[in-house]
Amino acid sequence: MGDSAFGFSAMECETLTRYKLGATIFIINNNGIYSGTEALEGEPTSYGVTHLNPEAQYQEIARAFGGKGFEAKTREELDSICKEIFSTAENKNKLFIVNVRIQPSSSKKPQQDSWLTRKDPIPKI
Ligand SMILES: Cc1ncc(C[n+]2csc(CCOP(=O)(O)OP(=O)(O)O)c2C)c(N)n1
Ligand SMILES: [Mg+2]
Repeated sequence: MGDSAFGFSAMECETLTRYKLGATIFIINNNGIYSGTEALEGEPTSYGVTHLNPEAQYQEIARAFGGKGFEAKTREELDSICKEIFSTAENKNKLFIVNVRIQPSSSKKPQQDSWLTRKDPIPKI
């Protein structure tokens, strides 16, 4: 999920762990809503309204519920984190949060089905 989406739903980690529903949440973190910012500088009033804190350690929320959090800044780090999480069945019922930091200005690569990347408004039915 996106970093903003995680903001909407982070406390569901409590539900997940209460019911022992194993889950690994990958936060595709671009430091914002739709697109983000490299760093927050200046007065708070100068931040863009769609920017989110680039230093947020969202993965720490896993620890609050007995799970484990990871931060990935490179593809290699992400690979080794995935190996650690998915290489043992013992992790099946645990909570993991992986804070995957991506370029704040990155956008989706073109998808096979064009409606997944189109920018035009959704037609009225
Ligand atoms: C409950 C709810 N409120 C608002 C929206 C509108 N909305 C769609 S995407 C989005 C934010 C997306 O930000 P993020 O999750 O960080 O993903 P990003 O676009 O940055 O990859 C919002 C607010 C929504 N889909 N659902
Ligand atoms: Mg985002």
